[in-house]
Amino acid sequence: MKTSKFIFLFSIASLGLHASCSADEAVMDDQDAGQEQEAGAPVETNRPNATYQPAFEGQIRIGGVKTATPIKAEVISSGLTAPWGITPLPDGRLLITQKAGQMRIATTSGELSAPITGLPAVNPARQGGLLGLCIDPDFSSNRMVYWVFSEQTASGNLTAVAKGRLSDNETTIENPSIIYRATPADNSDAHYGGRILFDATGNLLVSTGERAWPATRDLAQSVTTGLGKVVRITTDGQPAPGNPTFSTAGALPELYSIGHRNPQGLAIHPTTGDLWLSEFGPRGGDEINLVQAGANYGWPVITYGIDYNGQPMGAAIQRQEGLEQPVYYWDPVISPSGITFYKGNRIPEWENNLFVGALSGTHIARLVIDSNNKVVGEERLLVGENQRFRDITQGLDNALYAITDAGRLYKIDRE
Ligand SMILES: [Ca+2]
Repeated sequence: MKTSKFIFLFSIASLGLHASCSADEAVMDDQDAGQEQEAGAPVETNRPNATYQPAFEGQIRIGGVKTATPIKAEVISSGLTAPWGITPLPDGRLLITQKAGQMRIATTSGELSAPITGLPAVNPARQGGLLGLCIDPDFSSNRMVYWVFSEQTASGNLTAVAKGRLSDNETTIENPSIIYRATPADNSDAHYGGRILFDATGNLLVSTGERAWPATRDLAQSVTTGLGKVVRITTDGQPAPGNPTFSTAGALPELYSIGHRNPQGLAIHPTTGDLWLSEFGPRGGDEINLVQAGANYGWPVITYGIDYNGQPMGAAIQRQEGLEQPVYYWDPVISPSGITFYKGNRIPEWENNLFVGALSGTHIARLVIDSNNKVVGEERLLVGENQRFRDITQGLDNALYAITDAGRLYKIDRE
């Protein structure tokens, strides 16, 4: 039986220009709401940690926007245990990872399966565990699942990728095998990255972290290591054909982009097909990046924000030739984890918007992105729920589904 359920509205009609609209009018007008919206004051009002100038206008604290369509957010389950990744199955149910090392299946009304076992052991200490997941494009015939986890090895912990078949009775993962390891291992139990998705060519994109220590941090810039990267691999874990070439001797052929800190969000833009990524930055430097093959996203050479010990990061520079700027950044941080684009027909004003689960921010950020790949509006959803939003995905019913560290599964849809 489902756990207790509650429903609330987080937006009835937008403020400002829409102040006179009734909810009914907002529903009738929602086809045009995206074009009509004008950004107001930024949603962030707290003092930044650093006074750096952004590289371009609108890179931080863009104007706030409000969803005009009446929205309903429901807690459809509170029975998950530290969920980390969520993805829809072909029948519309949702496959979810739990940090301690199991998967669960949830129906869209919130009924949960028993934990699915049989996965290789994870090291769930601190930021590690069973992390992101995706299913095979041919799941309906092969039932293959791919996931990221923190593996404890003799030389330390590392970010690993595995695959296996979901058994017909949905109780276990059959024939699991570890297909990729981001090396070197390290004793750190932080900054694993951990998202995975299929690209349009049928290969896997995986985000890895730089393991957090000053000693490993610099390896985000090293093309001979798998730390602080996006890697692109086949379903057998081999470097995917067509990967970019990094000219340094010994460069790993699986690398797709470099210079990331702790990227916990990956999503493909519904119309452009571009890869977007969220990453945790230092204090005042959380980023959204548009990832180009072969590009360097700068960490730790350039960054906004300061070190968590209060000192400047490195040479305290924010831009350098050859290093990419984030599309958007937050200071103070919101701790952006899983991300997804909305491409459904239920809430037309959300079309192609990016939704970002925020941990320390305890909200879902909605970013309106224009055709030049610039953020032109920001909204905070589910503020006041006091939940750390770990991942978000779009269901086959075109609702959004989000999971929180406290074990909640939210369904977010129009009223
Ligand atoms: Ca960066």
